[in-house]
Amino acid sequence: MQVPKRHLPVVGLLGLVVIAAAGGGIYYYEYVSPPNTSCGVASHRLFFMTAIIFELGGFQITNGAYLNQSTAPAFNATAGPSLVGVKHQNYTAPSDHKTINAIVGDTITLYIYGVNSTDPRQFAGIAGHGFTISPSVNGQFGTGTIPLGKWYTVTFTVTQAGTYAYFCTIPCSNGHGSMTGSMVVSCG
Ligand SMILES: [Cu+2]
Repeated sequence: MQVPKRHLPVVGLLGLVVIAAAGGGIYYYEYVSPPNTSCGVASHRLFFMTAIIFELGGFQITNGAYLNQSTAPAFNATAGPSLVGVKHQNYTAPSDHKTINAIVGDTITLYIYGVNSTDPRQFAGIAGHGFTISPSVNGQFGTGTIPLGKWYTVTFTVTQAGTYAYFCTIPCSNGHGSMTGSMVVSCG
């Protein structure tokens, strides 16, 4: 029969000290290196929108989602974006259905459907609705055309906090000048 070895209680005490130090270190690490707590972590946001003459609503955000994968959803101008099999998480669109909210570092993809209205207030023969953002988002894009009855998409990354305006650039009705919305980028 073997006699169990005995050691001084100091070994056990040392063990407790080591555990306490490790735990303290973890606590300290978390305390001094939090993720960007107040603002969250930058993400890829998708916004689904429609564009129609101002008299019928102008720009409207119908839905928003976080894209939880690196590949962009399939897209074509006729069918629009397809979220089938795409990892994403819907979130509630802003209550004014106009404001694109984001934080610095976000990638933003807009999907905008150009409604071809039969309302006679829509000017005849227009190519579609125009789209631009001012001030420019670091020159990542200029002006696009949202074709009537089709989808337009643009993707950019916001690096500067502030309030931007987006607006139509093609005279489309008497209310054309009011066909605007804003993008608010916070946490810069
Ligand atoms: Cu317009």
